[in-house]
Amino acid sequence: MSVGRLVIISNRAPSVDGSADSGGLVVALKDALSKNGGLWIGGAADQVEEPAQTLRFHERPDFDVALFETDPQIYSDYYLGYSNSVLWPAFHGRVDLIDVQSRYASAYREVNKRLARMVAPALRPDDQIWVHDYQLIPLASELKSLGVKNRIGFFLHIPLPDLHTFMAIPDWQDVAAWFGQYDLVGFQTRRDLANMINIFRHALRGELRANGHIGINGREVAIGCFPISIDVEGFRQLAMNGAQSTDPAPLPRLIGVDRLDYSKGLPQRLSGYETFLANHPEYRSKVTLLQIAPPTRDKVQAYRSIRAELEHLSGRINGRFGTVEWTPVQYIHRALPRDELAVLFHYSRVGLVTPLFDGMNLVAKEYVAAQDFADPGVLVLSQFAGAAEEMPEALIVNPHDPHDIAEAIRTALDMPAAERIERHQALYAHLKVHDVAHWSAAFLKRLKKVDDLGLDRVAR
Ligand code: GDG
Repeated sequence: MSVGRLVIISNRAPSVDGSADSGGLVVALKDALSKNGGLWIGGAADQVEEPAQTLRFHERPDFDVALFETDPQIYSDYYLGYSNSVLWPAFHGRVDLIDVQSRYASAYREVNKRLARMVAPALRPDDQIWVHDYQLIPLASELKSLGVKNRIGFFLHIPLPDLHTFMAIPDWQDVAAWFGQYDLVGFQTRRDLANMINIFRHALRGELRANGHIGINGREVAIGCFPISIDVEGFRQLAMNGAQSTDPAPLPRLIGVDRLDYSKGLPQRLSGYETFLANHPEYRSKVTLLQIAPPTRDKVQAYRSIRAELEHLSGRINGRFGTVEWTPVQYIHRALPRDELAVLFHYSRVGLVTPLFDGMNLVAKEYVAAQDFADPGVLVLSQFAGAAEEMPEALIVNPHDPHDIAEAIRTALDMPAAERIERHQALYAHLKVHDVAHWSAAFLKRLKKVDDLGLDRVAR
């Protein structure tokens, strides 16, 4: 079968004029999209009281963008509600934060149904469809119920929890069934893949076949592990160019860069740093921690709470250890330009990436890409970040244990240059090959293979 257009579908579309293309996913998919005249379908940036009933098409020189509009109330219940107050906490193991409201679940189904009705007429028979992330899990099911026969792949950017955590989602069998309607479901890690097999087995009597597919009700779903990455060369260039016109930090610096999200383990990181300063007084006035944590989803209560907690903790550490000349924690609750981040990574002795649970975590990879080969910094990485599967040469920590974080900080600061270089070389060598282009190519190759095999065509 010939390869038609690539059609990407995600909650947010890239800019219609290409002006804000620096983000990972657009860079990753640009080449694949422009090769066969691709189309990216995604939500418009703003919601409107009277949303259009069809997609709004915009031609870019590289690929087309089609926007779908949503009513503000429905969007809020779908996005802040079901997506980010049910699925996000559940998938990140925070079942205590799940906010069950029936209007959230119905808005989620409704938005996916409306989107499918707009997408179906825009498709051509040989298009390859690639749906992204937890906001759109039901989309294949909705498209297929409208008679769409195209192959549909799905990639989950966030972790998939174990069966028992997953079962805390009301109507969890429906969510499992939605996954089961894709032809290929891709995950960040082997951990997530194993959880999917178990969930399919329990919810849908899915059976693992010798070919690695799951048999569900007479059809087959391919599953695979595709760790996402970054534009390694591009990010490295940003760091190198910026470093030429910027001075190094005055004190050895530890850096953390995270959306202000409870999954990122920010309070635990600060506690680890506090323990480090308490246990190692010789480092006081000798290091700083720069934490950049731009706001996100701040209409959701759990996000307001984490902000208050972080402000309290950074104030406490500064009050406890700070002097007139030295501020132990610099905390910035704003987004910085990407090129500035790259230089900050470059000049930081330690990169702290300590999520409690994370699909991948691109900051870990950006930190490594931005280092000076001759004098690299050290990555301290949570065992619960998807990135830990691929980055064993980082100092791997348990983010729940402040002593473990504290000792890793000390080890990183004391590490001789030869060991820093050796660890960095290994991390960078892996990253250079496994960049974001490698990720998208691997997923699309697998989707094409599923297509060529023509699995379950009859069953449909
Ligand atoms: C989801 C999954 C998975 C952060 N602050 C600023 C800024 N950032 C950039 C980082 C990085 C990106 O945002 C964050 O990516 P992460 O991977 O760390 O995390 P999520 O946003 O939670 O992403 C995650 C990812 O999807 C991809 O599949 O890895 O596990 O949760 O690129 O540098 N960028 C700028 N200013 C900031 O202040 N410009």
